[in-house]
Amino acid sequence: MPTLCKTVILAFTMGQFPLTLGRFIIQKQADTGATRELSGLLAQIGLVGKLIAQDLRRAGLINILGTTGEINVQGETVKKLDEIANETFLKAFHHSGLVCALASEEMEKPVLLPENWPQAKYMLLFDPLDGSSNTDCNMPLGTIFSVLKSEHKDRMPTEDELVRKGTEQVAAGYLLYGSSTMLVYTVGQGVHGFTLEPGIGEYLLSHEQIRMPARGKVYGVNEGNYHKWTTGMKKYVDDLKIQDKATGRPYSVRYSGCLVADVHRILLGGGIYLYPGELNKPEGKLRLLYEANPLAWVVEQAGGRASTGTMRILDVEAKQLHQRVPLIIGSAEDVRDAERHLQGQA
Ligand code: AFP
Repeated sequence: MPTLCKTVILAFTMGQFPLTLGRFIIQKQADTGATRELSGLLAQIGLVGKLIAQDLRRAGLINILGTTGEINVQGETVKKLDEIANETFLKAFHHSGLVCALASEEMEKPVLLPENWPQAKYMLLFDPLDGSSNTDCNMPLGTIFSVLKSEHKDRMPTEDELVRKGTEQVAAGYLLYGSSTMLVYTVGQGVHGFTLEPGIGEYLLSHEQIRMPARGKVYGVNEGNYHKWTTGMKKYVDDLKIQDKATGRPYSVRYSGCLVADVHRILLGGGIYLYPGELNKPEGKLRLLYEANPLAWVVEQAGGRASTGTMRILDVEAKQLHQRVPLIIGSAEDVRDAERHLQGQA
């Protein structure tokens, strides 16, 4: 019997009820001022995670691997699982009464949901399936989400009102589809992780109040892009390989092709992930509103740091929905070292 099932049974026999996501959110609701709608929204994201995890577990058996033949707004080939994950979000939130707008990496324009308004004042931005290059080879994948609150009580939000600074998020987090399915989120009162117990279909609290080490021993970056990097970036990564007892170098490379998996690793164990601007693409690859901002808030809430290399991610003025941004994220001391190199000060 899986260990987690034993944990659940042990909890019951010890007279404790296992702390489910729903129960934890309600308990924390009082502390954080999170509303019932926000609690319901997070629980619905948990349901989406279960449905996506189920699709991923069976993908090789029901012909949903491979591509759709389409190109998305990002100019990227769409995997069948990208589309399925996106559809799962739409079905879960249409007529849910939970959100009045949805914006996705997979959709050029947001979807406004007047049927949910005015009851629903929240707006959900998401990358439904992060790490798409991993879909066909059974490697880790993720979902990233960011929640904003509509400023207007007297009307539906406009599309522009989804384009906001990261400091305006009211909730953020990710789902990680790895050896287990996890949901990690923050509403500004720390970062908490839940592991899906498939035997009972509930997310159980497994990582309460996650805190990042100030410095790690791993770095995640696509070194295949080395020739495209600035001098400062090249020097930073070169220095990571040089013996240095004070900083525990050389670091080890840990790069999975899935931002969520790489950030989760460094959230728990310390280290740094970098997707920097390049000489001919200074804006980098990752998207600000539904990748960098939510992960930056989670990491900051755990004591880490998230930067473009020159400024705090959460302070970046968003200008358009699918805006890209360089992302340097992880342990505070590691990110500061990288910033010094990227700013030509090291
Ligand atoms: P995809 O979802 O298009 O595979 O992109 C994944 C991602 O946004 C992030 O999860 C990875 O860390 C990064 O891109 C991988 O990009 P490279 O393949 O250029 O290294």
